[in-house]
Amino acid sequence: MNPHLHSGYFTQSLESIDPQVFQSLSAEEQRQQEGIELIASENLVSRATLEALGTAIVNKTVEGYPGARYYGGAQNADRLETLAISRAKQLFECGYANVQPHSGSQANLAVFLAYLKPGDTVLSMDLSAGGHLSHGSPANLTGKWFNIVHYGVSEEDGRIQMDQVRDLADAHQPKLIICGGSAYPRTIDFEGFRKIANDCGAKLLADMAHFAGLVAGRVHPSPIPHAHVVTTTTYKNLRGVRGGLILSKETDSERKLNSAVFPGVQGSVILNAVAAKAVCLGEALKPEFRLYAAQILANARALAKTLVENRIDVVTGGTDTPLILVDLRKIQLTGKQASDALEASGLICNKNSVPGETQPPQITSGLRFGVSAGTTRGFQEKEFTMIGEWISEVLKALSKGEKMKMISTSINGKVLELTREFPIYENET
Ligand code: DSN
Repeated sequence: MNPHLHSGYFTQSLESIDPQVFQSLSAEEQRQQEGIELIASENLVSRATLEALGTAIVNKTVEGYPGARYYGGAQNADRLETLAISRAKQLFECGYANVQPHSGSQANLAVFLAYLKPGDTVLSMDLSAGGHLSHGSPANLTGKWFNIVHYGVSEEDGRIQMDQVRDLADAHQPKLIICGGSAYPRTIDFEGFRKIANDCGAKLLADMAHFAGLVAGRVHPSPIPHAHVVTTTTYKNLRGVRGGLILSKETDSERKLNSAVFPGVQGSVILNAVAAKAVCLGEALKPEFRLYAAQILANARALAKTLVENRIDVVTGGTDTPLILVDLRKIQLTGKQASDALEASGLICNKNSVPGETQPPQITSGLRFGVSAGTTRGFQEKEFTMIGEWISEVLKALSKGEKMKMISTSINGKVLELTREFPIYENET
């Protein structure tokens, strides 16, 4: 008996050792089981991914890269990381991949470190137009230490205006241009961005976090052939573990980017996340992943169409990605009011800034919906059309000032019926 360990340290289940933590985790499983997840940055990972996250490799510390580590005993870590890298390269058809970033923000920060010096100018999309905090928001390190210039979207159609991007690039001569973001629903003109970057001598970073799964599934254009460097998260429509990737078509920046990740902005590798990234990338290489990606697109379009038919203001009128952005100003609602009412009805989404936003980030004038988790669950156009009707019903009732309790209870009942038909993490029959 080891006197400094409690009995069962190596053998007892979490449930028996720490019921408090176990209860919160179980309650979360139930919440996911019974609600309809419409947050665009969420998905449902496979059982295999969950397993890869919970093994003894969490005990291992490594720094550096396969074959060049600072600690011994790294042979299995090396094998895993090499496998994840080679799957990422194969999936995205690129020459360089770094699978260590702990998140998309860390991946973006590493790109800043690799290519820029503090004070350099960066041209990126404004957060309220659909950009991302790590693309130079004043609240983020990137916005505090670099000179950020933002492009927006057209007030008429909500789309990026390439003329505006070119004019800003000409006027400010940025060292880095960023395309991609967290709430832009349309295909981006990567080739056009690259031309602008070439003309002002900037590097082009494409952040494909919100459509990487569609690129992997070959139903969305890839930024890889055009951008100098591409970043993504792995947990949205790519359907893997929480984490990030850095990719590039060429290997010419390999040393610079690798040393920007480690030792630049990160320390030791989260090896269970690397194992789970390998699983996610392996899954994305299978033929059925392409069916899933095509279904995401069909579902996102079905949801957008239903909202438009209900006269809900969908920014750009539709989507080419898993996400849909709704502007609530015409129905005099805030994002906070609307997302709270939807959550009470079992429909989980997030409040989101919209182009021309005037409300603070805790309130906002918009909602962002994503279909990735629902698609993984098995929902198709029929289910997303129903979900679109339920969302519209809640928003219209809220806007008319109707009593919400009965409406929420009734929609919640329908949500429960639907989610019972499409269970998660249960044996398939
Ligand atoms: N970037 C945030 C989002 O889009 O929701 C988190 O992934």
